[in-house]
Amino acid sequence: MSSDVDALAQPIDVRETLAAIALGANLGDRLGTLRAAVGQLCARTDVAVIAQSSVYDTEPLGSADQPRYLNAAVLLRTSLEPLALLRVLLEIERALGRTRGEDRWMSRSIDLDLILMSDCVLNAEDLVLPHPRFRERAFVLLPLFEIAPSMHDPITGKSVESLLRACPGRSDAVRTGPLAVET
Ligand code: A4P
Ligand code: MG
Repeated sequence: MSSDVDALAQPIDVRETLAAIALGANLGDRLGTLRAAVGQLCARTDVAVIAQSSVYDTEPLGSADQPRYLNAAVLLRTSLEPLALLRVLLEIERALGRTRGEDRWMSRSIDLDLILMSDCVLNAEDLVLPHPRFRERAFVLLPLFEIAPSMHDPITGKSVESLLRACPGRSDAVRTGPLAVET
């Protein structure tokens, strides 16, 4: 009986969705910046960080003459709409010193990409969901596999695990340790 009352006192927000975020950095204090980004997400009341992957040191994709990346992934529960969540990610990138140049492949202090948001499929000018290039990227799929192996790509119907199995380049990534700060 008392548990029913507790449940009424703390209603579940049925609009909340799961979102998978990929983090990347290849300039400056890479690990410190990835952790600062997670800290900023954790500080928000409209987002709950429910899982954090390990950190992987990865070969840069796209241009050989740039430093190696650290990549990781986090899983969020949020009541934000997809575009509002993207704005939060861009705001955190800016706060952490990300500047945008003309070259898409240029080095960056922090990149936060929205990979999957439940079953949402979107082709808006500012946001494409699922992220259009995540299926070919071991640096996204490896960390995501750790925290959400059965999350589904709503376009292909495949799980993160099966996308990772089919993805080349897995062996180039070196696991360096946890993203979450150990207490
Ligand atoms: N945008 C549209 N859809 C999304 C989405 N699902 N998530 C728009 C995030 N943003 C999305 O993003 C440009 C615009 O894309 C945003 O303003 C948003 O409106 P951006 O972050 O400025 O551009 P970007 O990150 O340089 O482009 P993009 O396409 O995300 O770059 P990539 O393709 O992610 O490549 N190698 C390794 N090893 N590890 C990496 O992390 N990253 C890149 C960046 C290259 N090589 C890498 C890595
Ligand atoms: Mg990006």
